[in-house]
Amino acid sequence: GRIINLADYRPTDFVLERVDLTFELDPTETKCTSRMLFHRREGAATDAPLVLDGDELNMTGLLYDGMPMEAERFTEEDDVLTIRELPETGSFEITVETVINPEANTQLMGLYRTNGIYCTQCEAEGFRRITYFYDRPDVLCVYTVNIIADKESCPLLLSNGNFLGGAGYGEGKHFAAWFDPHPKPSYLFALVAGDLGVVEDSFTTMSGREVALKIYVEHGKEPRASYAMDALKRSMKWDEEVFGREYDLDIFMIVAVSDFNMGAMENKGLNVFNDKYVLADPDTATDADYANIEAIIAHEYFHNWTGNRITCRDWFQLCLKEGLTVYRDHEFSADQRSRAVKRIAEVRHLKSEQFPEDAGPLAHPVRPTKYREINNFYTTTVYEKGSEVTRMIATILGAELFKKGMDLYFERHDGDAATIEDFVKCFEDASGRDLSQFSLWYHQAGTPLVTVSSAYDQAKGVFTLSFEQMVPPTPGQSAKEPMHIPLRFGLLLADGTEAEPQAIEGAEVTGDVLHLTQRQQTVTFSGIPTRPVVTLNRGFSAPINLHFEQSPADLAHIARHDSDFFARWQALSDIALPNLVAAARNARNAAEIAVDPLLVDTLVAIAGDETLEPAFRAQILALPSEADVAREHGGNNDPDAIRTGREAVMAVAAHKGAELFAALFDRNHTKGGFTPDAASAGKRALRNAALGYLAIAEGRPDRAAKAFETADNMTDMSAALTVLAHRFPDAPETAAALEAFRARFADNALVIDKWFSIQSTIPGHGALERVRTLMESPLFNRSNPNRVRALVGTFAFANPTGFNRADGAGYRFLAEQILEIDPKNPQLAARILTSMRSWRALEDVRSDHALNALRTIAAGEKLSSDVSDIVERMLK
Ligand code: HT7
Ligand code: ZN
Repeated sequence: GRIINLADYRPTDFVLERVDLTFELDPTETKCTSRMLFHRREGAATDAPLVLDGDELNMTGLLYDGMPMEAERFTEEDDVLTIRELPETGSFEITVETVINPEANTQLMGLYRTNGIYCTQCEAEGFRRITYFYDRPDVLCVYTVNIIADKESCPLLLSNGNFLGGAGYGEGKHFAAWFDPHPKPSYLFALVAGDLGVVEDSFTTMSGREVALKIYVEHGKEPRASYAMDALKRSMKWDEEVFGREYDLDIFMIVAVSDFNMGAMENKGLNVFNDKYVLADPDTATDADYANIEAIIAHEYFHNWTGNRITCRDWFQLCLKEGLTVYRDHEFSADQRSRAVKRIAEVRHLKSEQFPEDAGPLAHPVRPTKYREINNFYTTTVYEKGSEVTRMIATILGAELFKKGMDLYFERHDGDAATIEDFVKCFEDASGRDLSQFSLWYHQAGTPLVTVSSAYDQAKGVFTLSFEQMVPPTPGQSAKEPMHIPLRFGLLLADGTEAEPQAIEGAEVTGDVLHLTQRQQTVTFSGIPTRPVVTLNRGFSAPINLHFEQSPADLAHIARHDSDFFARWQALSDIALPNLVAAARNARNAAEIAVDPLLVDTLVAIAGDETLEPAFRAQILALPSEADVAREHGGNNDPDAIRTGREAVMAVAAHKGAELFAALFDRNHTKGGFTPDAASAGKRALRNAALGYLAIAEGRPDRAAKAFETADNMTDMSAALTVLAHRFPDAPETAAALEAFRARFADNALVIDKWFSIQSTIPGHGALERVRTLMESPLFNRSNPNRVRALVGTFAFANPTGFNRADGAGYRFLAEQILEIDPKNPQLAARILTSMRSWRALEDVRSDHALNALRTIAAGEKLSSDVSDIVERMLK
């Protein structure tokens, strides 16, 4: 594929006024008729042709104002339909007829069939697989959709907007018509047809309109959709209360399907979901599943304003809708649950997913300037870093001006296809603040590194912080400008109070936010009575790496006393990481591993502090992961040594805290009637974290085996099974539990995905053979994305020692899988391949093997543009 450049953007030559689509559904020969009304755009060249996008289309008819188009007026070449000799003024109608084979569509883009259900996925460029069209987000128009299908197999015929009516249609068939009054781009089009069960409810908006809510799931699964319905209603209410945004159609529908490339899709009025993010009950879903469902239902619903009402001018602006909508769903979850614990989880995710992306060959700006394959830009940088950038605008402006800026954005751009510049301008206009330097966050890739040193002059009562910021080079960007970095901070005093400086010089400070703007900056705080312990980047106010040589004692003080719970968690990680890195080095050199007793003492003290939320204590107990240690190690990584070192540190903590862990395990049992609320989930998280340590301290599977047998919910059951499998892979108790789990849930694919994932992440070199064996299981299905992600994806992304075997077998396996998946589902293949994005940070033996595997992939015949784009960037 060729490279698309932001700088080449220009509007279309023709304006699309409306489109009428008719689908005659058939599993292998669906007929689509698209009637489009166009007129030439003012100012466009009078001889400019109409150029429409297609992708592997079979066009069976082309009409101009209802009459067959003369052959010499059009060409159909390289997936592009070009029509010439069109009128200079006035409207004209183009009709395109295509025949589609939904059954053969394994890419899951465009119109496809999953379990007998017809469904569509059009973002980003799937609509062009249905018909020739202006398949780009800046072309908005109103759609009428007619669906004709077999009555018996497709009693349900759905599309966007409002239902106009339906009737019988010849023998055994019926039709339905839908009209969506809101102009939309083609990527928000959706059609669903089939035989599904429904859960119905309603919501009364703040202006008193009643909206019908419907969630469609496979027959028999209706009871498992009630949590999703509850989350939807809470999302609708929250968006009214917090952002002042009301829903705008009479009906809102969600359909759950089992074959889906991503989490969900925000099609106007008709969201389509991966069933993993809809279906839940206590026996089959974990607390994490409930939290994900809540977040994704909210995310897709929030897109109605941030994405649908205001869409993107082009795909370079993807973060305009995605970064902002992730920010909104994060705020929603923070309001529904514990804000501090939610923030810790977000930052954990950001650091483990986005930071490696930003530090490797796939790094790109939040608002990129070029791409080869847009599907590869639905990244954690666009989503999660994009959200952090929005959060920083809120931090810099403060809540009130941020709200004013958002209101201005909704008012000024409703109905538009907007850009990041439009968005930022709203905040500048609302606040009077210049955000030009801040905008570098959209344009410069790489995680800024801020190095800090401090000094205290007792005699003068002056505390000094010296900052130096550096943005590392990334592909295509070698030199970087200094950024505007908002750091929330506090100066803690020994008596537990916070210093209030008489004056601060060297940086702008607004409230508790210190604004770094220069490459080097020295900030002095005067009137500080005793040496303070500075706490920096509270709440992770800026997505940066911070290097600050604080003493373990100062960090322990923050971990125990900071008013910001995120900062407490961060401080404990900052004590742990150097210990874990040193342990890894020593393990690699076969030297003795020592652990700072302060780390273990602080960990145990916080875990045992009954004044703190259980969920927070569970986060503290989850020490930095092996991947976190690898990142901190920063190169020449040996995953085996990292694990050996981390295990040694865990063992010290496990023995030291054994008594406490036993008490936590007993005391936090949520007996009787599972509820998915945050407080109960927190207790389960703490109990299961304790179980993990107890397994190490006791060295026997008995406790986990009993916990597995007596578990009355999926959270506890899968946690116990994980402890058994990961700690005692060869124990008979483990074999028995795995078999009991398989037998009980064999008919529930989403639960079997947990069974696959737990086994594919068993640490050590045997994992690969286990994964190969599991792929032979009749429960595995290599054409279902959830199954492939649960087994192959989880192995590659989340089993550092198993995947990164020193003999390279893990990488060769992945290469084999990528080449096999790619012809069927390129998006899925490309995404799993990104698991190798940090290959250059591995020690030599492994990185050589990784390089060979990547070369094998690159040499593959007929690679998709998705996979070739990723593999080529990784090899650059
Ligand atoms: N806007 C959606 C992103 C999306 C997608 C979803 C399903 C399959 C393919 C897809 N390509 C892009 C999901 C979201 O961010 O809400
Ligand atoms: Zn989204």
